[in-house]
Amino acid sequence: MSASRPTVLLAGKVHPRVRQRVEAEFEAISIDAANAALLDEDARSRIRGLAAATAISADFIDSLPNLEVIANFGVGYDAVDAGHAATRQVMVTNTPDVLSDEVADTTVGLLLNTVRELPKAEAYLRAGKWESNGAYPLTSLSLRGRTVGIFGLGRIGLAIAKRLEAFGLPIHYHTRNKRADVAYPWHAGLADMAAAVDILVVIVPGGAATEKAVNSEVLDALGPQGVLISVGRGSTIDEPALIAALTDRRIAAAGLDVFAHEPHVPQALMDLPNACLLPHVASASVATRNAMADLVVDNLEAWLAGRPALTPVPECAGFDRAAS
Ligand code: NAP
Ligand code: 8YV
Repeated sequence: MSASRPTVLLAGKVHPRVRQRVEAEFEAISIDAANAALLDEDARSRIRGLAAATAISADFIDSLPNLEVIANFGVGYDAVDAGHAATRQVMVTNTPDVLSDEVADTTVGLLLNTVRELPKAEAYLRAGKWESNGAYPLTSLSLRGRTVGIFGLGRIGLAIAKRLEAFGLPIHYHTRNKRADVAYPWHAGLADMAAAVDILVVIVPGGAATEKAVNSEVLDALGPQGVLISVGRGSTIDEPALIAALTDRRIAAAGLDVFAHEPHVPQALMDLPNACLLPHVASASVATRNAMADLVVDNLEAWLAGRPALTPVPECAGFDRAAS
């Protein structure tokens, strides 16, 4: 063991490239869950960096007295108590931008699959029903003539908007702050936007501010021809309210990549013919996940070498490396 190499904790199911690089560049310690009881006192005091692929609580942060940086695998860091880390001058980083195009591509695919029923049509063909029963039924939904509302016009939301604009679809958006750099109509209220559009795409961060924001009121505003596409975080959708709206056909269909209690998906959702479900795969290509992995380790390298973090989360953006 080299005394000069900082110790980095790998917590949770880390991406193999993160593991490989951390083991090559640092003294690595691995645990399956971010549970202080899995570390002895000596290990806890040596850890300076943390590569996170699981929830990181305030208590866990406090159990590591010399922690300097938490590098989260994912742009969404709602599972990391970044507010608490910031009070302790612990840097938190995430993986923005490198996944935006991949996630936007997947969102468009999920929307098409939901509206034009492509997975069901393929299953029909594979079951031999094209030959035995004739053509797959015409889809009641189409993208033609529809308007899209994007809840969260950040890095990924804008990449989705540009793609759907190229499909000839008018775009509206709802955020807390109106953007000065886009001409899309902005709605100050989510329900107000839902009433003005046919397709609601949810790509806001998770956390308290967006918890169950897509509720019965919003779904009813979207209406019986409405389609919900959810790729942000499952916590943003009131899942029981969504199941009721799909069951009662108060909205037409939903495409979901994220769920409230992953990897559990409620049986009621799986039973619904008007729900198109993906197992949180929006960024899940080898190339994109490798880019995310590299950004995790590049952030650890930079901060632990005394350089600024490459992609600090907003809570830590003002940290001065020299002062911490
Ligand atoms: P971003 O650039 O920070 O954009 C977030 C957008 O949401 C901004 O437009 C922000 O605008 C808006 N927003 C935030 N809080 C809001 C609130 N309470 N009410 C209304 N709008 C709000 O983030 P991003 O890179 O696009 O990523 C967005 C999220 O997508 C991530 O946090 C993650 O949870 C999710 N994601 C999912 C997958 C997947 O695999 N399914 C992959 C990548 C990311 P204002 O600040 O003006 O409100
Ligand atoms: C990943 C994501 O699926 O970046 C995010 O916020 O949700 C996804 O890219 C996740 O981070 C880890 O598997």
